[in-house]
Amino acid sequence: MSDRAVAPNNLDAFWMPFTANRQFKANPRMFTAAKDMHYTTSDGRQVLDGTAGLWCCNAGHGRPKIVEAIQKQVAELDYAPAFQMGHPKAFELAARLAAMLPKPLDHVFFTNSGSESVDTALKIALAYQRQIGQGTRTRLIGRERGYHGVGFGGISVGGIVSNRRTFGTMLTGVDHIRHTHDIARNAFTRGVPEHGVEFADDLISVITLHDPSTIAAVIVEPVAGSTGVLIPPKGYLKKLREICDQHGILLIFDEVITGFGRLGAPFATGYFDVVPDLITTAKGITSGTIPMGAVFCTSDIYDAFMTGPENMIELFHGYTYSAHPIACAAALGTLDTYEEEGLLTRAAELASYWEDAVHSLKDCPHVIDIRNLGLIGAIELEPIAGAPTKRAFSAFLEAYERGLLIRTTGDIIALSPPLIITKAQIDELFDTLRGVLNAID
Ligand code: PXG
Repeated sequence: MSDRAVAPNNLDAFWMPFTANRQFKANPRMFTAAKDMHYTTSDGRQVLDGTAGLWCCNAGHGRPKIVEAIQKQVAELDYAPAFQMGHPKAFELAARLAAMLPKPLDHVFFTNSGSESVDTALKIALAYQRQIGQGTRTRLIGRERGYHGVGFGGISVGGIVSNRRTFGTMLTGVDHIRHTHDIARNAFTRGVPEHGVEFADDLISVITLHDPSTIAAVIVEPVAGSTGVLIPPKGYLKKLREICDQHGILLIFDEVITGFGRLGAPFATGYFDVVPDLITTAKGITSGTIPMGAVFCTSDIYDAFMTGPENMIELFHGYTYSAHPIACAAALGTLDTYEEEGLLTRAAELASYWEDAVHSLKDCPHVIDIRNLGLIGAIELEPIAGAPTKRAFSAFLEAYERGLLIRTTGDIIALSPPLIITKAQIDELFDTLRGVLNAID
């Protein structure tokens, strides 16, 4: 059977997520296989993966240890009830993850996605405040342009207008601080921008407005990904931590993108040397192979719940598939692969080569800003007047035709390749992208 025969001939039934359905179905793009750094298309072409799928396949594709772990697990124990029952790999995985995090982050709650991790972390934060006698702390603070998935909690604290405006009033009692994107002062910065630590003072204003006694938690992405790669200004995250500490407010880092090696350290908390109270993760935990997420919390938080009668459930929260055996096996195979190949620190080794390569596009047509950190890059394009997003989407289509997968959001191109990328493949990626930018209108 040829690859071509795999392509279905009826595309109607599947309502595709975050996709222009009618445009796609008129001219579909299908992947039928993947190995290491490449996808294979239904017409048999190789496409270099510049985005690790959707920021998730950090170990690359079709990695033997992960494939084998999944195959073995499904035959051995396909499912075990998640409530009031356990299976060994869930505990093994939690202990291994806890050992990767700075103290006192040493407990793990399993979910199935980033969105579920976010809702879980917000719920734990609210329940914790009540548990310690701070039940008036019911407000949650997010940030403009934040992306925290698509659950009602996540879109409420999120700050991307198109993800919010059609979905009613969402959670009440949520407020936002300003985003930190400041092209006027920071354009073409290499790494962490110099200007903008004062954006953290917004938190003081919002806290003062509502009174600290009403605020449970603040959630931010250490590096905002989905909204087009916004790198935190120098000192900004430390300042948020200080303000939260002063006012008894929990700090949540959403590390769904930054977790598992994207910046060159296992987690952004270590990279920036700022320790939050809760961390949300997903994606790279299984290198994208099986849906899974995890929330990490401090021993203070966990211990606060371990107080009532021992026969009582301490937290009324969880999912049928929390710590699913196949996901746990996939995660353990993924952690083995990361460890054996040094992938969680590989981005640090490649960072300066990557930085030079991203910034080599500075003089290409339409480019108004370039940003980078670890193995993340963003190229912001001048929007076509009256047609926002069109230019970047043309770049996406042109890149795909030329054998390169990129992501675009608004008029920003985001890059986040698997951590196994070679220097030669970095060169190939940016040579292709240069050709793309020179070719599009
Ligand atoms: N938090 C953050 C910071 C994310 O980036 C989520 C939560 C939600 O995760 P789930 O697993 O529920 O999708 C995300 C997801 C993109 C892109 O191209 C980013 C995400 C998802 C899809 C595309 O920027 N991030």
